[in-house]
Amino acid sequence: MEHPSENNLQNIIQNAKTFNEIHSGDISLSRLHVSDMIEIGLVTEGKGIHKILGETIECAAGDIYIVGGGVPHGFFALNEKEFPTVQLLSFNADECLQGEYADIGSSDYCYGVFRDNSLISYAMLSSKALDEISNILLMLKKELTNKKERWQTAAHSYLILLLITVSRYINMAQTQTPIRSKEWAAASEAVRAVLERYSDSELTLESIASSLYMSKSRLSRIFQREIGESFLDYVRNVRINRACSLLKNTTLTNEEIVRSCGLKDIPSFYRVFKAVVGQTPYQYRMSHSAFNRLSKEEATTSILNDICDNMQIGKNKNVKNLVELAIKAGIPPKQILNDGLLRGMSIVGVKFKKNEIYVPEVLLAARSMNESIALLKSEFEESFTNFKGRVCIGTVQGDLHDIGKNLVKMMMEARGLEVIDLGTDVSPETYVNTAIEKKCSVICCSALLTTTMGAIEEVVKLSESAGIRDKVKILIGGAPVTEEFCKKIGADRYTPDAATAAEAAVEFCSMQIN
Ligand code: B1M
Repeated sequence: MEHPSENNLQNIIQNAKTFNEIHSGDISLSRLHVSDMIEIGLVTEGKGIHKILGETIECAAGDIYIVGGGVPHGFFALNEKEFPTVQLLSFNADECLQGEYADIGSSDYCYGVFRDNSLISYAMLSSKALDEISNILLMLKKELTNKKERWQTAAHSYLILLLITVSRYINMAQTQTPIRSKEWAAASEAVRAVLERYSDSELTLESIASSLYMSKSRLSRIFQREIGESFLDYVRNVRINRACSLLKNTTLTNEEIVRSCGLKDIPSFYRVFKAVVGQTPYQYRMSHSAFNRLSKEEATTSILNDICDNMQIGKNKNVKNLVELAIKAGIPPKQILNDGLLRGMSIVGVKFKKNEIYVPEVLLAARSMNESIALLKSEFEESFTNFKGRVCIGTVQGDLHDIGKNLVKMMMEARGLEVIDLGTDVSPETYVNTAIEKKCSVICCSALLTTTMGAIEEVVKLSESAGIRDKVKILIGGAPVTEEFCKKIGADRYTPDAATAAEAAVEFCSMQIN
């Protein structure tokens, strides 16, 4: 087996850029997510779980792992008390290997966990390097016997690199700080600026470049070469890394996290987070141990916030999953509706008004709302006793908004009423004819536009001319509708929300039955 040449070793050392201590979690999100990086880690203390490529294995002090860049993995706490502490070293494999040992960036990756006294060997390498290398190589051979050949070659190379790099790195750290080039200094300065100012969403490469008296394009090139990834990717990863830790350790809302991490807005946060981490912020929070330690109240807030956020970005599937989860978690349906769904929809309304979002986005939110209402329906039904009575409901002529109407319908059905749904854009004739034919006790009119409120008055007038006004009650509502308006047009009752509307309908029906 070939060993890396002395020249390559110099490169390895020069490229060993990060050597820091991490506690449980964020390795997969560090800036090592670059295909030409190799990441080497040593579990120095404690024990925990190492999740890698779908596998979950226990890890403990003394384990060494090596992965090619871009291999998703991370460390997690075993329980509340036990966290693995991992020392991490990364370097640019492409430069070190110069193509001799493995096709970096190909689908090949390398992964090894080495038990025994590796930690000791790590500490003592500078004096006993050769002995330890051969010991570990023997162990590695055992590990590799059942793996495919290319994997073995790459793994061997990486392991050798690990041992030599670590030993050189330690030697180097013990003797002197290496002299770095001006470029390295500039790149380090940019890294420092990012770490200090990532929460500022206005942070730009341009501003850092000008503080270093260099052009933006030059700093961009230097950054890419020295740090191994683009400035933008680096900033993004720092922010997402921070967001992970906030999701894990706090109950901040996504909006607060977006703000404190300098991210643009919720939709881009979700997009970028999913792309980098492979999970939604919610899934990440849920799957992380810290979330499980949240109190019931904190978990409730977190789920409801996520419902609200996902409503705003039209993630219908997420909203439904979250609503189902909220139901399972025992959150009262009323709270799911008010603090999750309706809160989200009202933010959608504000953004729509300000032209920050447009009809397609609103329609997506509307779909989430309607489908979630359907999920909640059975939950509401359980809370009330059955009562019989028949009503018809619709959104008035010229008006296509149906969410409020659907909510009212759901609440009424939950109270045991039979509800004939006439849909949207309902003409006065349809209301009145239905009331006559189906013997409805109540006509329910919903209107969401100021311009369609007048259509309610038409229903009242037509019911009078059709001779059913004394037999049927007219119940009205919708955002622009008011008590005053109700009185003015001679309807029977205005209610501001769906639950009160259902109560009123029950009351009217019982009056008719009695
Ligand atoms: Co429209 N829209 N919309 N919209 N839309 C509003 C209503 C608006 C306030 C947005 C805004 O500018 N901020 C504005 C109306 C302004 C006004 O007239 N005062 C508006 C406009 C202008 C329009 C269009 C004209 C936009 C355009 O095309 N340029 C257009 C009109 C289309 C039409 O109807 N002909 C339009 C279109 C749409 C979409 C199709 C994109 C979509 C509707 C999808 C759907 O419903 N399937 C939509 C949506 C979703 C909204 C907002 C964002 C949300 C409405 C909603 O569902 N809210 C809304 C802004 C907002 O309200 N924040 C807006 C949640 C729902 C649960 O509340 O319906 O008020 P709501 O129901 C409440 C209560 O009012 C009450 O109970 C519910 C709470 O428990 N309630 C009743 C309702 N009906 C009741 C009946 C009762 C009793 C209580 O007794 C019978």
